[in-house]
Amino acid sequence: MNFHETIAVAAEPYPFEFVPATCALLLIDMQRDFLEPGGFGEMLGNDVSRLRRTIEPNRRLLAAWRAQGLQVLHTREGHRPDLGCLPRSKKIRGRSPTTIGDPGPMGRILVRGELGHDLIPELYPLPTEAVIDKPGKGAFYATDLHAIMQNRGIRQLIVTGVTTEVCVNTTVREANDRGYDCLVPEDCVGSYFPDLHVAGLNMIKAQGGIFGWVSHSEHLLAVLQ
Ligand code: C5J
Repeated sequence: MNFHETIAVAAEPYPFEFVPATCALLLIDMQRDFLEPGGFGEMLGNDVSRLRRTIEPNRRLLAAWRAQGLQVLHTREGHRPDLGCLPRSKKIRGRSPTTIGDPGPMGRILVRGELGHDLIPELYPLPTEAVIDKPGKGAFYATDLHAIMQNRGIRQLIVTGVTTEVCVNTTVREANDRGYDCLVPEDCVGSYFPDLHVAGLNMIKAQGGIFGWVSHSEHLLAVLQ
């Protein structure tokens, strides 16, 4: 694979063209509390297997991406231990008896430094891979992601992770507004809600790719050789 040559990947609504040297793999919120049995997501009654099916395709894609020496970024959704970056609206939303910052099954819920907030071991970052701690759903809001991308010459993103309709979708929209092209491999993103997963992908690729492109990890793996 030539780092600086444009490569076309099968995608919807039409092939996604990217230059490996300036394209990063961005894994969104593959955190224990969202994905692991016994975590906060499951405590709320969600079926974590719907998210866990994304682990293996992500693991394969990440390994292939790393093997080519390409850039990788990770995000974690969470808050400072003093909860200074947690808006009251987010704290009370859902009227759940247990909310962000409270003790949960894997430490304080969505608080930085707690076990549940950490990334799952299967996709753990290397020391050279930036981890972006984000207080919101979008990875650009109140983070240094944009500066990191500018400094590293990143112009395109392969966006994976959870959940399809929330943090993945919000991040793709934010990236699109900042002039970045995003490709979403559908098997590498997941939702607790199958219909919202499908809707989330449809929203990205509709209207000629209004927010980006949708593909499958197999198409990416085929060109990463
Ligand atoms: C993410 C959420 N990561 N659903 N968070 O999508 O609250």
